[in-house]
Amino acid sequence: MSMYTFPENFWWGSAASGPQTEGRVAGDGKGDNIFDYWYEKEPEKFFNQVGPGKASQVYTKYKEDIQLMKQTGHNSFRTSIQWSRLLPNGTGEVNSEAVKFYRNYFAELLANDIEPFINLYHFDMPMPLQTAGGWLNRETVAAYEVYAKTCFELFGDQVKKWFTHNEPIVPVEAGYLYQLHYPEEANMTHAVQVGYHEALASALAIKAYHESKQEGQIGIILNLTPSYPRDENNPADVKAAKIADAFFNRSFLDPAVKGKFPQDLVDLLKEKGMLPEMQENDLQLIRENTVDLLGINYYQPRRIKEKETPKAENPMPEDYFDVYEMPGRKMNPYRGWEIYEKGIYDILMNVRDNYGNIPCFISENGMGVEDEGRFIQADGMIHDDYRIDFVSEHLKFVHQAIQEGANCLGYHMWTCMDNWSWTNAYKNRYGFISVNLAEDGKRIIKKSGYWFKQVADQNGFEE
Ligand code: BGP
Repeated sequence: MSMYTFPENFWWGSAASGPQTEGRVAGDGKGDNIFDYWYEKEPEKFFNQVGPGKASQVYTKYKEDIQLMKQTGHNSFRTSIQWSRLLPNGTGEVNSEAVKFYRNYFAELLANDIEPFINLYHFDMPMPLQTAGGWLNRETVAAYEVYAKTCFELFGDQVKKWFTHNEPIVPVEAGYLYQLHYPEEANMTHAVQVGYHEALASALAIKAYHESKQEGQIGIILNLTPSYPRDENNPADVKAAKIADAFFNRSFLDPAVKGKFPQDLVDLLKEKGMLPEMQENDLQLIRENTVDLLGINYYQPRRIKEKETPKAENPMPEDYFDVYEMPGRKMNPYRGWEIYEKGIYDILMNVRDNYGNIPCFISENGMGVEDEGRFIQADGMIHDDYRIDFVSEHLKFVHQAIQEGANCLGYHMWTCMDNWSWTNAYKNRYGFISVNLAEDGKRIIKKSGYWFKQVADQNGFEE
């Protein structure tokens, strides 16, 4: 038996987002975002045609939910403000119902000793801004800056940990490369511009927050997917993996933490004639406004081999590498993602060694499983032992990294209670707490939730 004990005041909790949990009710004043719009237009693109409208009804059930957070060991919890709720048009008038809701929600968390970690953007572009180009349009950057400042003013007394984006690479990949989210484009020039504007917006929000002199921290949440070459002794595989790393990890990690874009990525985009449109002081702004805190989402590694297949018609990052399906890899078959626990350690070592050991935490890690009703036992509870295994195996590597000097301050699982997962809707369930859609969203804590409470109470676990 070994004891895995974590540093004092370790952040135990989970993460969620506004668009995936809140839902909408009549009179709430929320405007449409791209998912509301897309669902209305093409409901068949969503699993079982379930849209974001209902989500898990946190808007009305948050008090009950916060009690459940307590029962599952949370001392902190991350969600996001929905831009389209606070500013229904993306710019202009503030929705007073939204202010009331978020203030009550955050107050209730604080009253229960759960620190709110609040993210500003989780894939949810307000529709009026998207119609004008979304992140492609420089005006969105300015609108985002105003939105961020509005949030700091309205909620800064309650919120001391802010995040500018969750996984800013996802709108780039899903919206503009691989046609997975609205507007479903496959246009690398657009993808680069979108990513650039997100990075710039982040720097502007960081600047505004620091200038506001509020006593808190501001960071970014990135999904870091360590890029492993098929064969470490094959220079072509190694080079391909490095390029994939530049596209999908360092593209945001470097500007966020080091204040500049990775040179290899810049060179490559220049060669392709795809550098984004920039304005004069942008790069200085990015250089001078880096994050205080880094959130790391980790689900899966990226395995890469040299390019062996023909290139696609349009330019794509995959012009430089192929995805390698490693024989014998351990898979989560429901989500189709590889499970590789050591990846979380490798990320933390990389941050320690190459990013100044900036304060960081695991801001998402988790396992989505389909049809969890199969695992209900006579006690009425889902016995999700696979989730306990998943989390504990990852936590062991987090523990090891901390022993070796990683500045990792917490672990948040994705997610607190089952929620709406974009086009997969409620297909795969991730929560510590189940949500029964057939019974008006009835919540029941899963076995993993009780397990996590013990871990949080003991600040570790024995195994
Ligand atoms: C992350 C997102 C979350 C969440 C999670 C699970 O990338 O930040 O919003 O959805 O992944 O993924 P999915 O919902 O696609 O199964």
